[in-house]
This record gives sequence, C-alpha cells and structure tokens, in this order.
Amino acid sequence: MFCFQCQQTAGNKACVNTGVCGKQPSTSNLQDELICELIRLAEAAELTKKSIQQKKETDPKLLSRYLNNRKSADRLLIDGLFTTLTNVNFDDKSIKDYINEVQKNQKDIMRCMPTDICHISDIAYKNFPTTDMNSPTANMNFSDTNMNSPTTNSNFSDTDKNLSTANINPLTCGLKDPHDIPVISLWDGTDDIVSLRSTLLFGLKGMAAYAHHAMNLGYQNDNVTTWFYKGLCEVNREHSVEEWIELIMEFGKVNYQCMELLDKANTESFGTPTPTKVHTDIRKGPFIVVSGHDLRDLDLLLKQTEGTGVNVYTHCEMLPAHGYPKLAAYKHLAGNFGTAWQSQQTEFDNIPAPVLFTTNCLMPPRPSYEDRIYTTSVVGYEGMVHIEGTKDGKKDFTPIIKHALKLGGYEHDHSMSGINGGHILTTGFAHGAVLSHADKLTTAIKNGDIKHIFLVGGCDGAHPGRNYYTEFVKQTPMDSLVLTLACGKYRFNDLDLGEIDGIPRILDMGQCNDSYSAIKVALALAEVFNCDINKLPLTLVLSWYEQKAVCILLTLLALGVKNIYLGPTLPAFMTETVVRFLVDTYNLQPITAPEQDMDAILGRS
Ligand code: FS2
Ligand code: SF4
Repeated sequence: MFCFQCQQTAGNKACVNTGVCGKQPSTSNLQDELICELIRLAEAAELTKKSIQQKKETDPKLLSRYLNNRKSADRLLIDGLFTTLTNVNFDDKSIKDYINEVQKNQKDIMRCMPTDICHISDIAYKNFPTTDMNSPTANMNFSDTNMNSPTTNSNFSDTDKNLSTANINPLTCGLKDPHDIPVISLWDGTDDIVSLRSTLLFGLKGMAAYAHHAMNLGYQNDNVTTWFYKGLCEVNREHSVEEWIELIMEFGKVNYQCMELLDKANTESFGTPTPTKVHTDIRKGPFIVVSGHDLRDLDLLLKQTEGTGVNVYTHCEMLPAHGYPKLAAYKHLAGNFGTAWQSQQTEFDNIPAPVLFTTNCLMPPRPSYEDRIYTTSVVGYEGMVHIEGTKDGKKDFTPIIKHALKLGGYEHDHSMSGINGGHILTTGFAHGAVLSHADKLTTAIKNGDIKHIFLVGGCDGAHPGRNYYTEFVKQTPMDSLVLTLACGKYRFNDLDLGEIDGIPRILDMGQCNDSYSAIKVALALAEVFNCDINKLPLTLVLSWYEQKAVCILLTLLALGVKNIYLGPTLPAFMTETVVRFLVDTYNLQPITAPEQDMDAILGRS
C-alpha cells in the first residue's frame, strides 16, 4: 500500500505497511483501484460525449441513453471519490462491489459511442507524447489495471512509468472496451509531479464530500459536476509544474462554487442557522448518537424516531445541526454527545446506545462497542450493520431504532462531565447570523472595540501538537473575536471567552462543510471596508487532517487569501518545491508556537 493523503500519515511521510487510521493494505490498494476506475469512467464519458458531438446528425435514442448513463456516472464519481476519503470506508467487499458498478457504467457509457468515431487517441497522444502512437508495432498493454501495485513504495522519485509498453493504436475507430483507455499510475513520476497530481486528486476527494451532501438534498451545479470529469481526466494527463498549478487554482475556484451549493442546499432545506444553545448531558431513556456530516440522514432519522421515545444526540461534526431551525424543531433532538472524532474509542465504550455514522470520521471500533455501530451511505466497516438507501433516497432506520429501545439508555438523566458534558455549547453562527449583525460588527471594528478577528478552525486529530490551537485561542486578546468551524473547535469550544458589546467572543460557524460561511463573512467585511481581504484585521489559523481541508485550503488560495497559518504539520504530499511556491506566493506559514505566532500576527514582535 502507499497512502499519504492525511495529516496523521506514518512519520509524516506515507503509510506503507498499514494505515495509522487502521486502513489495511488490501483496502488501500482497492481504493487506489477504485480511483483508477473512476478516472477511466471520466475518460470514457468524455470520449463518448465528444464522439456524439462530432456526429453531424445525433441519434436521439443514443443521446438519451448516454445522458442517463452519465447521470449515474455523476453519482458514481462523487460517491466513489468520497468513499476513498480518510476514515470513511474500511470494507473491502463494499469497495469491490463499487468497482464492479463503476466498470459496468463505463461499458454502458461506451456502448453509446457512435461506431465510426473514436477519440481514444486524444488520451494516448497527450499522455505519451514521445511514443510513436501511429506505429502499428507500438506494443503497450494497459489491460492490467492494477498499476498501483502493493509493492509501490514511498520512494516514487525514481519509479519508471514504463509507459513505452502501452498498446494503443490511435487510428483504431469504434473501440468499445473501457480497458483500452490508459490510466496513469497514481504514485509514479518525479516527486514534484506526484505531489501536484496528488494535491489535485485529494482536493477532488474533498469536493466530492460537499457535492455528495448537496446531491443528497437534490442540489447539483453543472459546473461543479462537470469538473469532476475534467479533474479526473487531468489527473490522468502529464502537465508541467506551471500547468498543474494553474489547474489546481482553477479547481479551488470551482470548489468555492461547490461549497456555495452545499450552503444553499442546507439552508434551503433546513432554514438559515441561528445561534442555538446545545445541552451536553444525556436525558434518561433510549437514545441514538449520530456522527458525521449528513443533515439529510439526520433529518430522516429524526422523522423515524419521532414518537418512539428515542432521543437523538449529535456527535462531533453533527453538532452544528442544532442551529438549523427545521432540525431544531424536533423536540427529541436532545443535545450533543462527546467531543471530536479521535476520542470516539473511549467515549463510545460504555454508552447504552447505538451510534450511526453518516460520513467520516469512523475509527476501527473496539470490541466493547462494535455491535452498536451502524453505518450508512458511503461509510463502511466489515461486520458493522449497514443501512442502505434505495435508489430514490429512502432509508429504513428500524434496526438502529429497535437496538436503541432494547438498550434502553440511562435510567436517570446522565451527566457527561468528564467528556465535555455538564455545560452548554453554542452553535449556529453561520454567515446568515453573523451578517445579520454586520452593522454592529463593523461599528465595533471601526471604533476599536474589536481590533482583530481570528478564524481558528479545521479538522481535529490525535497529533500532540494540536494543543497549539487551545493555547492559541486562550491567548487571543480580549478585544478580538474567534470564529471557528469544523471538529477542531472541540479543542476550545467549552472555553468562556466572554463577549464584546453583546457579541460572544467565540462564534461557532458550523462544520468543516460550512467553511463557505467564513469566506462569505470575510468577503462581506472586505466590501464594507472597501479593501482587499488581506488588508482586513483577520488571520486564519487552520488545522488540517483530511482531504476536505485540502480543498478548502486550495479555495482560499485560489481566492487570493494570504498569510494563512497552517498546522499541526505541513502535508506530507507537498514537496519542498510546492511548499516554497505556496510560501513565496501566498505567504503560507507553518505554525510555530502560540505566543510566537500571536506576536507576529499582532505585530508585537
Ligand atoms: Fe473533522 Fe473528520 Fe469535518 Fe474532517 S470530523 S477531521 O474528516 O470532516 O473536519
Ligand atoms: Fe495513512 Fe492517512 Fe492514508 Fe490512513 S488515510 S493510510 S492514516 S495516510
């Protein structure tokens, strides 16, 4: 296996024997195989589209068949990419089944290709410019799809791509087998090229998570969906460093549209988030804990538990759900359980309730609670009960509801002090709520009551250096605001930082999926103050863990946001060249020590 997509990768280099996250080599290799098949699907769809467009007279039946298959491909690309995100799916069987589904869709799509036109040479020429593709003696064989062999190691700099053995004749027309489409080996090439290719691929995985949630609520944006095809095809091409950077920045802008789409989907479906107080203790009686990010799944579960006597508690990234009026209206959405994802193995240990994972972040369950874990959607773990949705999105949560009733919950109201309980958390400060007080906020900034705004947020994790974020927030001056989002907030969201003129000093803007809110507020302030976003008294201090953080970072950079502090470590998949580019162009700063960074930000050093 070879995997270096997340912050906890082994030795900050790569996981090559087994994943620090618990991912086994077989799963890792299957995930790479799935990515290659998704690339092939994107290529097949684009080739077929091009072929259909080139026909003078389009066969309407063929076109309609193609469009139907492409619709299925949209879902397969988005969910397939999300399946490979960190801490989502550890179940080999479900990944194999998914690969089969993708391969079937590739064939169905290519059957829509007019028989007399084929553009397979487009890929062959772009990928292998030095090979004489016209030569009938070219002897290349890409039918062995597992280019990412388990023997691939982290030393990818001198790996030979061995492309000169591909077997493509561009003059051949009417090819119908997707396996004639060459797919690049993901980890081969110079360090810098692998780094840039991986940056785009990991960004696509993150964007797929957002597109997945929006799609679940019936929202799609053509530009975003099309870019999954484009992005995967570009991952399959060779580019110069400059071309890769250009592509990555283009991606960052498209991801902004995807974040906007998800914001629209969530707010139109569940209302504009409003500041909401959330209990952290557990009421007596049966209950279910819901983790992950999918608001539609939560809504379905709340509907199905209504009147059953089962209470529902959010966990980790589901906490901001309480801010949405239509979700908060459910009386049995009773509070929030526990803290961030990396503490689940201790926090789930003894609770008399089942837990539903709607998305990341799932850790390998311990025997003491593995019979109480349920997965749904793209999440998978061998041996856990999986609640499958029907094609039209219906889900039956009866098994987990029955389980909750059987376990019965606590006999008395239960204090969770010890794991973040015993107090009230406040969430719901998304852009709608913050900007409804824009006048108050700008006045406070103008008259000096608020001298600085910090956005301290991002993913949490087990890395010891993550205490930085708690210490940093503790050191923020009394005349500053702290905006936060994502699960990194659990490092400090129970701190009482007081208020400035009635505005709480710490404002929870939502999930990592709600980073759009922070950008929107920053852009609105820049407009009010008629200045560049980088001239605002605003500093972003971000923690990253998985690939959603990658796509958010790329969006911020693409929007021209500079001086971002990033930690706890820089991504292992970014080479020195890439980091130097980010530092030189965007003044990206690796975090150092809280006092040192605070002094630098506030100009005290
Ligand atoms: Fe946190 Fe985990 Fe939100 Fe990330 S719950 S680190 O993958 O998604 O942020
Ligand atoms: Fe390692 Fe992270 Fe990959 Fe898991 S997702 S195998 S921890 S790099």
